[in-house]
Amino acid sequence: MSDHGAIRIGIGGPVGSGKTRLVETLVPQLAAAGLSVAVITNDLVTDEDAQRVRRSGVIDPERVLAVETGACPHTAIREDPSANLAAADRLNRRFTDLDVILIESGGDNLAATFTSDLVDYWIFVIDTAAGDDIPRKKGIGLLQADLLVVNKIDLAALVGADLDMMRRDCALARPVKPTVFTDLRSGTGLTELTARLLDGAMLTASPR
Ligand SMILES: Nc1nc2c(ncn2[C@@H]2O[C@H](COP(=O)(O)OP(=O)(O)O)[C@@H](O)[C@H]2O)c(=O)[nH]1
Ligand SMILES: [Mg+2]
Repeated sequence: MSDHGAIRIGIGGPVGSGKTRLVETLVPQLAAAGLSVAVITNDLVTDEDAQRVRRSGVIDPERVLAVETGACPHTAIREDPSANLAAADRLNRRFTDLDVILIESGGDNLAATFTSDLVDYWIFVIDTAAGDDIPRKKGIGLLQADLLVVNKIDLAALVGADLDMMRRDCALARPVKPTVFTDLRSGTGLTELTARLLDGAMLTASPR
């Protein structure tokens, strides 16, 4: 636990890259590591992602809160994170054993970043189907995120994405910070992803 309660982990990236899928996938992994988890979702004008996570069956629905961000999804994770901070406070008060809060951003462009006022660690999710030149173009999210997830590797061959080139370009864009290649539908890459996250965000597993 950090001095502001549960550790806050941001998940950002373009619409459709797999952020909600990542939340649904990570919750059981973190729980298996002995961690008490909650989720905050951000959507423009709905709470659709929150409802989906609540229905997923992987988490007590009361541990999932929705923030409606209005017009600009990145505002709520960067310029004015007050709605997300208030949601995190609510969760910390309500679940006093909380270790981790996953905060899914509303889907935004490749420049989206989280403010360190809101998150202790953040993950940026892109996918192979959105174009294999994205790592070469070096969006700010891709450069600065603590962990980069390149998702939907199962689709790479189908859309003609060159995975080897993506691996090389990610290594060039992120010489120090880690990148994990995943298929979050089947779970490929999940073990490495979880290990990187637990290690990087310093989430010491503590079986209850
Ligand atoms: N083929 C494939 N589809 C995926 C993968 N991860 C997520 N999806 C699908 O991609 C769509 C968008 O995922 P979602 O998590 O809603 O994206 P978000 O907008 O970033 O939250 C959904 O239909 C997912 O089932 C993956 O690794 N492979
Ligand atoms: Mg989503």
